[in-house]
Amino acid sequence: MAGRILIIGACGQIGTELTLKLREIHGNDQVIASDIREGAQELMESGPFELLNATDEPHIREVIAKYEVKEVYLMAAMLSATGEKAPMKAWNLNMDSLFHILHLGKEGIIDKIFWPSSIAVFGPTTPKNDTPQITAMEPTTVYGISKQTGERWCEYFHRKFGVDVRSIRYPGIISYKTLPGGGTTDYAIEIFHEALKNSEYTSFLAKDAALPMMYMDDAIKATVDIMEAPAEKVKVRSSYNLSAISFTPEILAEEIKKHISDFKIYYDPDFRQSIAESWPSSIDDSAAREDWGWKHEFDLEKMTSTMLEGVEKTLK
Ligand code: AKB
Repeated sequence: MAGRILIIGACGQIGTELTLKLREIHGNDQVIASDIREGAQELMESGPFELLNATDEPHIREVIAKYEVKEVYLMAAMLSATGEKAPMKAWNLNMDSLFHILHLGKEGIIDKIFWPSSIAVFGPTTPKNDTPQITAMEPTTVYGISKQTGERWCEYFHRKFGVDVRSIRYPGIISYKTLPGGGTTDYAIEIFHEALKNSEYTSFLAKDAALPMMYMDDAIKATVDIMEAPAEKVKVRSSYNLSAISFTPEILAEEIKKHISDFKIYYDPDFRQSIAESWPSSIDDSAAREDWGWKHEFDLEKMTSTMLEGVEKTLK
């Protein structure tokens, strides 16, 4: 690979595991981690790290020049629940950071960009089941509006200026190594920690709130796969639908009970319930499967047993 990789937002839930995976593939010195704060020890010690604010364009340019970066993964974003508490901050972070990177692509300073979108681009007028790739999109959260707008800009920069930007609409991502921050789908991680610590959990979503979810290893595989795909196979330049598992808090609790028989779940839905209600329950990702061969590995059973084992290790 010519040129190095920069991950912006490397210390977040997805950024941490993505950085470690890319270091494994390309070599530790080839992958520069950056974030506004320091992160997990494994990430900090395995390769170069820069403290970097994703909205600070001059500093981003400086880091890119210093390491001769050619590929950027922009993982920094304010998610759906936190975004509702600080709408303008979320908008500014999510949009400014994207524009900085798209302009670097347009100027030919970097060759390839990964920018994640989300199921949050959909809204109450979107078909709820097997949501198609192209459909009604009227997001109701600031995060969703920023992701939908970002998708339009990605496609625009690709079409107008040939920028090689690639994107997937992540569902809720489930993992145990780094905690998520401020999402509506976070219950599906908290539940494992509470099940192992206290054998009970109070869900902030209602028992029948079905949402599309995915285990972290699948999300990382999808990210690596779309970035490694030949450019002509990446036909959608806004963002690809991506799907793996779909379940409700009640279904997940039943699966956990197979391992922890006295586990109890209670429900106390808060403002995040209305966000969940505006999102799809399941996603049609046939475009990603056809165009660049996407395939998930983790189903509900495998994800649940892997999470219980993984979280248990972190609690020791
Ligand atoms: C959130 O819940 O905000 C995120 C997402 C689905 O993008 N996990």
